[in-house]
Amino acid sequence: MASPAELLATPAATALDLARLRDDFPILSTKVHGRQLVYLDNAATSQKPRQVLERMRVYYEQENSNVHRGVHELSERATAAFEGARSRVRAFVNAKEVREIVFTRGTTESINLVAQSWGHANVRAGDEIVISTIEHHSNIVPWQMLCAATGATLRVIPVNDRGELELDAYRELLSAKTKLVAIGHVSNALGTINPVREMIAMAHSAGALVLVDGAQAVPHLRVDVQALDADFYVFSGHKMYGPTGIGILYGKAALLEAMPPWMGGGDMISSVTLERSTWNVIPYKFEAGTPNIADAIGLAAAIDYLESAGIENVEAWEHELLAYATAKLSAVPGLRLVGTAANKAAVISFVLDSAHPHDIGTIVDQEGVAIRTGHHCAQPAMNRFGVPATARASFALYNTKDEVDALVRAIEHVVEIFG
Ligand code: C6P
Repeated sequence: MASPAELLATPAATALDLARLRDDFPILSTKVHGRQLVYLDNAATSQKPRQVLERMRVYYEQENSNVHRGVHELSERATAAFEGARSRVRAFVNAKEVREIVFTRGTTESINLVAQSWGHANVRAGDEIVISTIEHHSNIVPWQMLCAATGATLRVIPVNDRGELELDAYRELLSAKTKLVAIGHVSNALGTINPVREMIAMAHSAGALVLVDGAQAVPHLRVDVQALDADFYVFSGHKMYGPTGIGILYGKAALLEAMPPWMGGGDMISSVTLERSTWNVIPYKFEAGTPNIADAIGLAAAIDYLESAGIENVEAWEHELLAYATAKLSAVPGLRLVGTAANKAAVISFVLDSAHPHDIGTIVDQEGVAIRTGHHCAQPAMNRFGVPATARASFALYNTKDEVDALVRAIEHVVEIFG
């Protein structure tokens, strides 16, 4: 049987090859409302291949134990698999050292960890944090909370009508007051790929650190945290074919070492007396309590899967799907795309003159097509484009042009109903 890389490397991934690749994802053969499922809500969460499900089953059947605690064989197996998963993540994002990889529950927790720990230790009244108009709420609210607690100010990079960040305005925002820039690598609501490498260099010239929210980037693009020179880079496992409940905070070692712990408890200490405690080394200082062992191991299996497909192959195929979907949807009468950046990944957001996005979502669901409708936890982005919500289709490596056709047919049906 051909590997996922071979399947995807064939020109434009033929239907037959994709069908074989799709066999790795049992859920894709599910029927909904009596129709074949067409799953186009991958930005919310992707489906999981057998390889991930199988690895987690083996863990629970043969290795399950607590980590870093036991001297018995099972605990050693679990610890080896868990720490092996950390090494796998390190290689995946090309971090310099394995201790720069902190396991969290996901992107949201990773950002809150930085805001609470680094933020409270370093941000003072009069300082500024820079975000953009098109951030996910996870990359807005923790900074608002930090600013409210410290007296710092939140500054916002504007976005043009295509959904691209205005870099001249960004340059103007940066000053000696800027402590941190927190930006998404890829917008979940619009699909814009932001020029983060350039933006990081600009922030560093102004003396500011940069946190990159990579939740929507890691499933689609090759990410190299050293090449980007990101200070913090965060993402979730469940959007990249891994399980829910596991995510990553990458931080440069010197920054993590200087940061105080966030949560207290077991495993994050070096010693405890009733008077005082001292902290473990990084990354354990930030991993209080029993970690999410099985899901970390599942995430490593997901990385193996994605790497075996070849991220560059995935990127090329998803780009082709996006171009195909953009052309087809643009031809639907009364449909307006929201987010038309020159550089986009795997996400297509749109509104119809005649129907509210929630009606669109409900009707296409009846035809087996799963898309997301709403504000996508990006209300400021919706406000910027003057819409309360959009309908959003988002792609993964297993999607096909036939599925895009099914979406377009379902949308045409909505247009017929609403006139
Ligand atoms: N976006 C979407 O449908 P969590 O929930 O912690 O795994 O990820 C939060 C998050 C942070 N940043 C970006 C850019 C995201 O897209 C998300 C999750 C999902 O778009 C659920 S709202």
